[in-house]
Amino acid sequence: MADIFEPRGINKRAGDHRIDGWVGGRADTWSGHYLEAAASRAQADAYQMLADNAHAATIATQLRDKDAATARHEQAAAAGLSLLPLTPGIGMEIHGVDMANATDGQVNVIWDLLMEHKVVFFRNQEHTSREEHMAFAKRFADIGLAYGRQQALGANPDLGKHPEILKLYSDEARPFAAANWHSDVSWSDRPPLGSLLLSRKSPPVGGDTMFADSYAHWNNLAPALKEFLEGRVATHGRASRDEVEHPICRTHPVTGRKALYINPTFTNAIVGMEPADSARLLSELYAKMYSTPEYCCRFRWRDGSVAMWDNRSCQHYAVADFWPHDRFMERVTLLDRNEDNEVPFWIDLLGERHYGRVLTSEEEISTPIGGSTRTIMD
Ligand SMILES: O=C(O)CCC(=O)C(=O)O
Ligand SMILES: [Fe+2]
Repeated sequence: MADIFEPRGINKRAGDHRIDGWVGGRADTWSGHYLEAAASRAQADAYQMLADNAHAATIATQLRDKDAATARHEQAAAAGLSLLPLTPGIGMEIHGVDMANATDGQVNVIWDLLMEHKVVFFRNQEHTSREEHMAFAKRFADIGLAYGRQQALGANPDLGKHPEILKLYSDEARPFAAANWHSDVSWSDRPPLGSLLLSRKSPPVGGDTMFADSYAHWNNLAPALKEFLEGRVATHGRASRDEVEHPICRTHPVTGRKALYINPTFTNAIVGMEPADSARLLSELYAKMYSTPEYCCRFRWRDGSVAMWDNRSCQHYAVADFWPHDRFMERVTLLDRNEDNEVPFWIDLLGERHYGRVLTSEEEISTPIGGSTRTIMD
């Protein structure tokens, strides 16, 4: 496996062998550092850009045009929206939305922006009732319980009257934050496509949420590493229940782009590797994924702020630095209306889909689609 960990880039000296786990790019060369984030945004290959100046120049032109278009925001403006990108690659704040009264045109623009920017944000939605929160989510997707289509009734005693609203309430006595990088419920065979998270009460400072770009995570792996990982599956699970296999390189069902679909919260092992090799490779991948700020954005909450994210193209981490303050979040979980697209897959060169497998599951996978979950709970 030594070749997988070979450094690349202009500073590489003959005979160099990195043993610190760095999986390419940033530490090797300043220009690699720049090109990786750029390549990911243009869906290009940073390694090719580094080797071929003409190709890099073409990508530079594309990115100038793309960023100028983002700055003009014409499509959004036509729908009465204005945009504030958090970073060039991930995260878009959308202003002018009222979730309770959004037009169809706005819903379409928001969906397109979500596909492009992986997570979008709204401000000033504190007036939104729980019914309106759910109704807005249903304009994009089916909605489920906390864990998607699975009932998980025993796991969350706090579901109350609105079982579709996951209440993530933290205070001095009950500190809680999802302070681990993850893509939601990846231990499920049908993980939810995304979430719509509304802040009912935000701490005066702290408790931001971070998001990281899973396309960038995949795009910027060394070619040998991509070749090694593509087509392989990893096991995901939680607390020795619910083990499933998912493709490590996941093809997004809407954009067709490839994303790195592993996370340190739920991924157990890469199938077909010795446990020690798998653990080493996973930890080296995580080291790169989570120490590269160019792949991330960070959202500062206020009361009434909303984040809507796509679990297929990004991961998130709730920063646990707000204790002893209150932080009350309410989440509606989005499920793909197209059930064929719910199960993660990888598309090979011939266009064929490859899915993982369910290994063990204690959860019933019987929650009906959409609003009928309400009947079960009430
Ligand atoms: O509290 C947050 O900011 C995010 C919590 C989380 O991980 C989730 O809702 O899926
Ligand atoms: Fe989460």
